[in-house]
Amino acid sequence: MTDKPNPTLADWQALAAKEVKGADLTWPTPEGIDVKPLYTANDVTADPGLPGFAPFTRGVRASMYAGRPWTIRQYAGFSTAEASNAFYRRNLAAGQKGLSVAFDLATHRGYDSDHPRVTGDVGKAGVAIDSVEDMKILFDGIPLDKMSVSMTMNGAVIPILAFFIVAGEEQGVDRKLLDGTIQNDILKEFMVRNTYIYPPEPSMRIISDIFGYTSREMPKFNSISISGYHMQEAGATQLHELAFTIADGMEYVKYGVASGLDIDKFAGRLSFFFAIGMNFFMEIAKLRAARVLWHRAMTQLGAQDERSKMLRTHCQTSGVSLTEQDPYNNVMRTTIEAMAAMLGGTQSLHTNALDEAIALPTDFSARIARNTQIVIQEETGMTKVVDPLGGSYYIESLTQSLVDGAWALIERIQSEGGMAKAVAAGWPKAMIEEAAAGRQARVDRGEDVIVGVNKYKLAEQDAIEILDVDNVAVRAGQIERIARVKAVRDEAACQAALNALREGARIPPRNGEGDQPTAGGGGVPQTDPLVEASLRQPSAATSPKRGGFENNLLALAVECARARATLGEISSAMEDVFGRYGTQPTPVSGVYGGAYEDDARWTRLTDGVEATERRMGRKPRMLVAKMGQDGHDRGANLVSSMFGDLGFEIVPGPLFQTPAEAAALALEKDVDIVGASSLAAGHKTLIPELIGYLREAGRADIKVIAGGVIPAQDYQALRDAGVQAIFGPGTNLIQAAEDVLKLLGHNMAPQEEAAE
Ligand code: MLC
Ligand code: 5AD
Repeated sequence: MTDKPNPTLADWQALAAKEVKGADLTWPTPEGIDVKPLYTANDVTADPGLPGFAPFTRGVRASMYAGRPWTIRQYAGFSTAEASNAFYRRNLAAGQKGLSVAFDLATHRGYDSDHPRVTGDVGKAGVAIDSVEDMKILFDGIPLDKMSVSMTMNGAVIPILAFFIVAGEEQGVDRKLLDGTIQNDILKEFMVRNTYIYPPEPSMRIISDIFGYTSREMPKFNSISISGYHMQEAGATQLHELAFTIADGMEYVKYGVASGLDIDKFAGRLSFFFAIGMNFFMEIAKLRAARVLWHRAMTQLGAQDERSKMLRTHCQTSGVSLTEQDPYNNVMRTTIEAMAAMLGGTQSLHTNALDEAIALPTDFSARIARNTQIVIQEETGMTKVVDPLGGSYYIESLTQSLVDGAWALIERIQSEGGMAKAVAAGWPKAMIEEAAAGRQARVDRGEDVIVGVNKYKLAEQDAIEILDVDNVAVRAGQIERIARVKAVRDEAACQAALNALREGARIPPRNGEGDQPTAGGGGVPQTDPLVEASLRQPSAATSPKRGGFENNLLALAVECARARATLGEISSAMEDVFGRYGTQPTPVSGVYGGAYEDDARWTRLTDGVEATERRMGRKPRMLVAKMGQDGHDRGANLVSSMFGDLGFEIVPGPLFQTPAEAAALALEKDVDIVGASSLAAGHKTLIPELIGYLREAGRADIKVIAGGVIPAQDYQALRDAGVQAIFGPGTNLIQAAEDVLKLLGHNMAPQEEAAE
């Protein structure tokens, strides 16, 4: 056969169709984009322009990594401030470039380590910080004017930022020189991450107050990290992650402006944070699309300064894409994701450790994770060319599809009154949960392949060494330090500072430099009238003024931090006025079951549930319990919706219960089984306590099962405590349901019979 001169697209189609015997090669992605097997110049509608110039499709810097690589910024924290400080120093010495602090869940939720609600959480998922004394130890020997520090804090953001400012001060660093980022992104907490403390309206005020303070006092500090990461982790498609994150950003800008701030005075210090999962090209396109969308959104909102419209972002490789099974595969997954982040043009990156699905990183796994980035930066030459994929037909076309799809969703959100309203209405969260249930069903059915989990499984797997934190010891040490801090402080000065903060919370702030009045309820454009009224309650106190700020919560909290008030005290001073927020989980229904229509294993299970129901005279009842301050509810929601679809009566337990509260709920609802979902390492403390309460009440017959991030090393201790089944990461829910039915005394029919 001779070379065909000038083949056309039709020629290619004919040839390809012959090769695959007419099969349809289109790939319908979860984003709703039909990816074709070939892209050509016909698919590219616009020139992406040049890097460093609006709308920044090809990157925010002209020289990008050729001039300076992205920041290797590994998220870490565990146990005490001393232990985390030592870990940071070792990592910096080995090539890490920026710090990123992970706090424990007690700290996130505004509780001191001595609070009775946090017995299982202290030092577990991050470092325990109770006062400025802990913060000073955390950064001991780390100059805060030279090292940029990210702090992932949203709930207790006011005391944490105040401790950081005062720790800098006491290191001799002017706050004008503090460099770093605070996450401060509450909307996604209400949607997916759940470490909120206060109701939505005062939470939004807190954010405006931080914008107001940092834009004047901390010009190098990024006042927010608007995060899509957690949405993807909760199951969102990349399109949803993109649209909801940009819409969140627009909402914060609107609140900032409504509180009296000039948009160009604070918008240049807003930053972003995205997850990078396994759909390589989609992730690259997502980061490019995000920059285009933010530029468009900020132009629409009236920003003039180019820096206000420039989307700078951190990325983290995806935690949910990693597996407990055959965990060394995680190194490859993370490498692929890291390459997508850099090809998409991130400013800063965290690469996950290979033991991610089981525990926090050890020195060994942290080294491999860090070196993944160092190898890309220093061995491959990939950084030498700016946006090397620019002009790729496929990448440019995908970028445009994501821009168009996300903008349509953003316009819907805007037309319905903005993201705060959408979050309150609940539909973004429902969309994410539906996508999560759909994905789980595809994995359980083997349609989406995960190597080592649903294909190419190992017959047997060696346990790997993991980090285990002794939370009982950490808590005892923290309680002692809190007592010392309280013993030596000037109590009257401390209480006066706390009172001033409490009073400041009652009165709307003035964040502008001029005298313009602010919107009621703390700079809120569209408010819930009830909350607005509560915030406007007249106060006997005169407006506290601190450092030129009127009623700015951060300015007031800095005074509290200097006076050695603890994190719990600062949080509860505001809680006295704002209240503490709680929500009831609402699992989706029908998605998981819908994916299994006409499936023999599903029918066998529903038959089993019906037989159990006949035997018991009512539907089998299961409490899905979330104990401790662990707000990761993806697993709990999935289990609730799947067992609900099977015909169980589900009692979806509220977040943040104590073991006593969960036991009381189990007794009140007279459940047959409690499924305790744990993703934040509190299981060894909380689940045995729960079983203790059930036994005390004479209900040892209620079966307790555990699921989530539970290392194999802990299985025996849990079994000894009375746990009847344990489901680790990557569990096939169909298999789990069979096991649960057996526990309830139903003998499953052999599979062949049921399958006919
Ligand atoms: C950069 N610079 C350049 C340059 N590249 N100058 C010239 N030429 C180039 N090519 C300059 C920048 O202008 C800047 O200075 C300085 O170098 C630093 O660069 P940067 O790009 O701003 O990087 P960085 O400081 O690392 O900031 C990145 C960021 C920031 C803007 C995205 O917000 C950040 O670090 N975020 C991290 C967030 C994070 O780690 N989150 C963890 C979440 S974990 P200047 O003067 O302009 O500032 C989590 C998990 C959980 O959330 O618990 O759920
Ligand atoms: N140290 C290191 N990584 C952590 N992660 C969460 N907590 C820590 C910690 N203390 C990572 C995991 C998780 C993501 C939210 O952040 O990758 O998926």
